[in-house]
Amino acid sequence: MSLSAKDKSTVKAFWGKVSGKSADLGAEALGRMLVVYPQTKTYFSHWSDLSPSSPQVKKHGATIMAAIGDAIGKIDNLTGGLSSLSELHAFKLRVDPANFKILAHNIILVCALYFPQDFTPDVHVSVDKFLMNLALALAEKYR
Ligand code: HNI
Repeated sequence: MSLSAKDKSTVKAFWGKVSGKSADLGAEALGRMLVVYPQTKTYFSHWSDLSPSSPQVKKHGATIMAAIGDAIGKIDNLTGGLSSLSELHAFKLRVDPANFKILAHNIILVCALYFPQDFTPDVHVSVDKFLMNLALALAEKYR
């Protein structure tokens, strides 16, 4: 499902509101993913602490959200823009791409938790479509 011009502008406007909190959102989303979907913990077994309050979880949550912010800047060409990140996850990290959707679900959840007023159903639709396109772009190098 490709992103319409309206989806793109909606995602950009919402991100403009939340980007100041993006490190907190990322930490909460990653922390929840590791608790609620414990199969995702296997990829982070080299970390000393996988609990939501872990400094490693907080730091990596911020990294992921920064990468998502960066991807919004490449929203017209996600496949090209994310190709090196896709390569990293496919060949080096060997992350099952099903996990991209699991993380996306957690990101949606924290958007609603932290920004209940701004995260209207319309925004929800566009952010969901964006994250599904991002997951698809990240999965590109797997085949
Ligand atoms: Ni992901 C590292 C972005 C989903 C497992 N990941 C990164 C880095 C970025 C990144 C950026 C740092 C790259 C570098 O060091 O050059 N990851 C993203 C994005 C998504 C995503 C944008 C989806 C929205 N990654 C996932 C998922 C998993 C995952 C779903 C596993 C469940 N990523 C990793 C692992 C690392 C990683 C593991 C290395 C972490 C480390 O510190 O060792």
